Amino acid sequence: MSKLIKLPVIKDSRGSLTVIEKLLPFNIKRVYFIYNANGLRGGHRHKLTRQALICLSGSCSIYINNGITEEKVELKHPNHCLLIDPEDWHTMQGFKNNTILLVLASEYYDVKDYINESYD
Ligand code: T46
Repeated sequence: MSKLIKLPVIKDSRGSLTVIEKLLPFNIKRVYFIYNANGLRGGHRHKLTRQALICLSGSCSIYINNGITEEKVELKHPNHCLLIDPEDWHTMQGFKNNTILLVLASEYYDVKDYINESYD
């Protein structure tokens, strides 16, 4: 099931720095980010891919359903990181202006890794 973790923030008079190091339960093979988004995105689960979602600016709402439990997570702090397992059906919506959603993925892009059928 998905898990929200808080990333360490190093603050000083110059601003804030957040680091991701030895925290993710996978090695990163791919990085992508979503911006200028509106409406609904996602709507699938994966066979293998594990992902970490971070809203670098703005905010958005992530719906997760692993076939047993469902939850909705608001991502609105750049030090909040949502870990998504392959079996987690997910959609993203409610993108505020200037939202940048960063995604770190455990696998290279492969359309065959997508499962487009929901649990319902
Ligand atoms: C996910 C959520 C969070 C690529 O060519 N390479 C890539 O690495 C990705 C992610 C996408 N694409 C292509 C495939 C489509 O032609 O970019 C286009 C848009 O992708 P998609 O419709 O899958 O975008 P989202 O926002 O619905 O889903 C994406 C990821 O695909 C998905 O794995 O978990 O973001």
